[in-house]
Amino acid sequence: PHPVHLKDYRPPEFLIDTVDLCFELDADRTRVEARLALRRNPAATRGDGDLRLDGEQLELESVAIDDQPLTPAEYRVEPESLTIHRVPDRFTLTTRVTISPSQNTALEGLYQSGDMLCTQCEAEGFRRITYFLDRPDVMARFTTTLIADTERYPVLLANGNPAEQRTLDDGRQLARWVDPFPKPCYLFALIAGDLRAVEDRFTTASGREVALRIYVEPHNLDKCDHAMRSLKQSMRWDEERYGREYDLDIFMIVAVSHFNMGAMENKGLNVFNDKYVLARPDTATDQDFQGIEGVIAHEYFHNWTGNRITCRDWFQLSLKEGFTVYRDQEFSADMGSRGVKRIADVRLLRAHQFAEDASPMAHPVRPESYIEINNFYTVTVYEKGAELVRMQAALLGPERFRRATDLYFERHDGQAVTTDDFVRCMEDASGCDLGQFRRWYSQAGTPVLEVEGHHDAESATYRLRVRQYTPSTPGQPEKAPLHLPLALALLDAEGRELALRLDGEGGAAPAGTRVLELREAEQCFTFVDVPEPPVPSLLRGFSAPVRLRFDYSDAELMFLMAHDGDGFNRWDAAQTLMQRLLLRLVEDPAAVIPESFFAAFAQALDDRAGDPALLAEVLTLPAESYLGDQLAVVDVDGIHRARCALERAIGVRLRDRLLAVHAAHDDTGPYRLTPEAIGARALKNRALGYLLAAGDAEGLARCIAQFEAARNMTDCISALRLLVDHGGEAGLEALSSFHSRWSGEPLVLDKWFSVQATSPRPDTLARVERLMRDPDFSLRNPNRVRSLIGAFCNANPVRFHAADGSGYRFLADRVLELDPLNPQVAARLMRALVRWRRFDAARQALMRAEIERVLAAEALSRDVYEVAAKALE
Ligand code: B3K
Ligand code: ZN
Repeated sequence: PHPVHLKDYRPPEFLIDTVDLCFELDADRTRVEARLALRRNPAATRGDGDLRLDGEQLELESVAIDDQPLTPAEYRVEPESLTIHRVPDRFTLTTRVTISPSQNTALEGLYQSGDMLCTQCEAEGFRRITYFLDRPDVMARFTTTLIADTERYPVLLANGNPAEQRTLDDGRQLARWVDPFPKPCYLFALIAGDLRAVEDRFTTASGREVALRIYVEPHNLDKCDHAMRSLKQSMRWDEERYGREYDLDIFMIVAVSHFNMGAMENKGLNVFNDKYVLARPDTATDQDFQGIEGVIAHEYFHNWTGNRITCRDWFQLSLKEGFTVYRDQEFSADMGSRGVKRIADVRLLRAHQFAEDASPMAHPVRPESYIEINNFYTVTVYEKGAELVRMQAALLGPERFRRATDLYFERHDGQAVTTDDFVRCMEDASGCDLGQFRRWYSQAGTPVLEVEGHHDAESATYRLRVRQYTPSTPGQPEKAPLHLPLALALLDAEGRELALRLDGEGGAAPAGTRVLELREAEQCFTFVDVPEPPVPSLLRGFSAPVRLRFDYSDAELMFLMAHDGDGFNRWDAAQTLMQRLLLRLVEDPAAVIPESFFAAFAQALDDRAGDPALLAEVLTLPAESYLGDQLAVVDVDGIHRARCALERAIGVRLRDRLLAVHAAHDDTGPYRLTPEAIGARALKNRALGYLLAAGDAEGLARCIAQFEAARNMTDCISALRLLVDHGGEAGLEALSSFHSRWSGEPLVLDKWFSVQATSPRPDTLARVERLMRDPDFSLRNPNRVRSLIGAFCNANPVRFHAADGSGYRFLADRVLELDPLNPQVAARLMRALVRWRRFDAARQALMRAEIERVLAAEALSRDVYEVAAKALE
């Protein structure tokens, strides 16, 4: 397989103004007729006169130019293209092909999910539907006609506004949809099925009426309220925060149960993994509800950041993804608890993006090359990309940032543009120079910020020395300094924020947070009028995606944990403290846990005035994989042992307080989805977790009672998980009663699989292997694959990294089994092996051997090949 390079980008030789598609839908044989109005692109250099269209797995029936059929000599069909020789400057091309949705296990293009037909075209799936210029900078106006059996497919949907619907004489019906907005083909979608809709309406700020519909299978109609509420809130928020209104007469969401990722922002017809639509308090956890809110918002926001303004090429993916993630993060922060949302986002960034940046798959937010673009829908492009937008918003300030986004929407509406065009809008609207900032898009790796503080009593000054460097990444040995905002405060002994005046500055110095701009490899800042040594609160709100190093004492961390006015930094101080303690325990299992640690934990638990959600976050130990990242060589067993020991010690030492917290937050009233209620549930279940880790009998009794009485899935699944891990017989009983209660709800059953796959119990792999043979398991459903295999390989480090290599062998076997069916999902799984160099020599050898075994397989997909080959580079 050959890589595609950003530097080879050329404008398309042809443009397509309109597309007329006609589908005769059938699960086994669908016929597709495409009429494309093509013309030469005046902005492109003239090629050889041939037209080359993308197309894969299509059975070509006929080709015509301006309705004149072509003879086979006039074109050439290859496995991935159709070339038509010497075409005119402007013409209509008509092709007829047939495709087979029921044979499509890759779930790209047109495929069957249950009894319905649906599509997924991003990034390059449209070429599996018809011959086309399958690239995002070719934007066309689409008309879609769907013809299908009325009984089997009563609902026929496509992008845009409905234009026609009628019954044909042969038991079939026809529906026509017209999308007035030019779009790239990756935003094309169609749906056919026996679906029901939940309906609502939205009136835009300028008074336009929009029909809203969420389509699901009939038995799921009672699980759509939250998704609909989230949609309306998103629409309002985008008007208020960005001045963006919806633009069609109808907005539709369809929930499908076979889906490779989360959801897809097709114009006017978002197609969703049903996991991000369906929720009822008894079937979905708080996290599921929040996930739905965030993904609904994300896909809706794409209408402006992605669809109206799209990407010039796939290297620019973060143009739409980074910005849209930033927008959905801010939306969720406004809907719920801002502080808790930031913690969750940073936790994800640190756990996954920092890890990716330190792996053989490290790449810049704007990658330079790829073999398979589907491998680049990564935490770097999405989450780090969002951090880059967040930093620009911070550097500009809210008013100028809004002016800059207004300019972006005005200047580029209807265009396919680059991340550089986005940054230019930030500059043009604000006057800021972001020349150096642009490096963030092209330079991979996580910068390290080393900060030292020095207080001088005599001159009453405090000097901060800040050094930055970025470790090298594959293909980028040398790194240059970055421009970034460092938000900080200095705290006095009572925790008050000092007025911050830099040496040489006049005027009144306000107390509170100040944002310093870093640009150099090393910079010094001297604050004056600082009579006593302060405690610095650095990188407040995580103002830049960097690893911060400052030599705090344990006492200073406890001080910050108790007093920092920045909620994020209070949490972060607690994390640093726990991380230190855990790493000490890894090194020396006999190390004593200092009294002061329990005291700080106790104090936090006693703080009845505090926000329970934030407290639950503070009381959550760093994950095993994240702890592993902090070590030169990951000590799988040592980390697991240390973490269990600390959990147990907390459960024993703080037993009474934990029981009290569990009781105090045990809300038996109706389910509410407020930040307070979510926080209370999180805290209560955290407390229960420590008690069970300590083998507490009262804790176990409460856990069983909670499992039996729970009327919401958050409490139910928390208890189930704890019973499975610590409850022995009670765990087995709980699993079986959970299974019989929920066997008809696939999304709940996914949780039943996951809970077992992520258990640290020594027999977990054997159980996972048994579950693979369960009649409910299927390799053809990505949600099921992720809930069993994905969960085991990515969320159960101690069992996946078993010293005998059984976990690695299991994974490689699954990748090889899945690759011929669904390369995208197989390649995702494969990533669990790429960081093999981080482990001890024995595990390295075992992991490497499995990667080699995968690479040696015949007919490997581009997707899996790229991940495996890069892992060994
Ligand atoms: N844009 C889609 C992701 C498509 C992934 C293709 N492999 C969903 C999203 O980011 O909103
Ligand atoms: Zn997106």
